[in-house]
Amino acid sequence: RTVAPGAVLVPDWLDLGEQRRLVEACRDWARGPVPMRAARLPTGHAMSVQTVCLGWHWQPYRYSRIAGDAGGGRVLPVPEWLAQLGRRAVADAYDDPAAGAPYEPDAALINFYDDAARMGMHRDQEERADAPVVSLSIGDTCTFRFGNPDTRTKPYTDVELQSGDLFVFGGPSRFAYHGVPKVFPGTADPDCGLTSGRLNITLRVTGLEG
Ligand code: MD3
Ligand code: FE
Repeated sequence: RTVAPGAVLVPDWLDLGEQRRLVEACRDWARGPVPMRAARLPTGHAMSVQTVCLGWHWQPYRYSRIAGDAGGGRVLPVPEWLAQLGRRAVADAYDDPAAGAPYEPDAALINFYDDAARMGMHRDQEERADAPVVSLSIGDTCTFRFGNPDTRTKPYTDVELQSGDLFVFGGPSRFAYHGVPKVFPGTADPDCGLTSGRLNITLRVTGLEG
């Protein structure tokens, strides 16, 4: 399950009940106070993925508490049950209970992919902390491309992520390039709570204040 140093995949980590509960929570968060939207890149192009955030509002390439590009509302906090799920995820992925300080994510990004959505190769470097990123996948299977810290290009490893899979990215993998080149329509378990598309929830420690 270790894909690279610090990058650990735990297939089928969420049961179907937990997946449905998360999908329901995401539906609530997507309604507001900051509605789910396709973030706009500095080029002016909208991303094909739609995103709603908790704790901190992410825009390419900064975090804020106020969603200036999505109605100006204030982001909801990361609920304690979600932070707790993140702690269980890190503990299960790195079966070293003594490792590091307690995991306290202060931001969650929820990405929704329709059949045509993709995410280009990028690094997550708006955070000012090196704590791991916890990634939960629900719905259709995708190809996840895990690269290297130095270049957007090869070498990379393609991994299929399925509904219920957990992936934790810490240590030397935390600032590696990664992306989602393809989603496979119609591949989700009908009982996961999503009838089409793919949801990805990431938990992060931003290291930001205020
Ligand atoms: C590796 N999301 O939100 S999750 C993102 O499936 C993002 O929606 C993808 O990339 C998605 O930024 C990939 C896996 C992931 C997330 C964050 C990472 C891998 C990561 C941060 C550092 C290294
Ligand atoms: Fe990312």
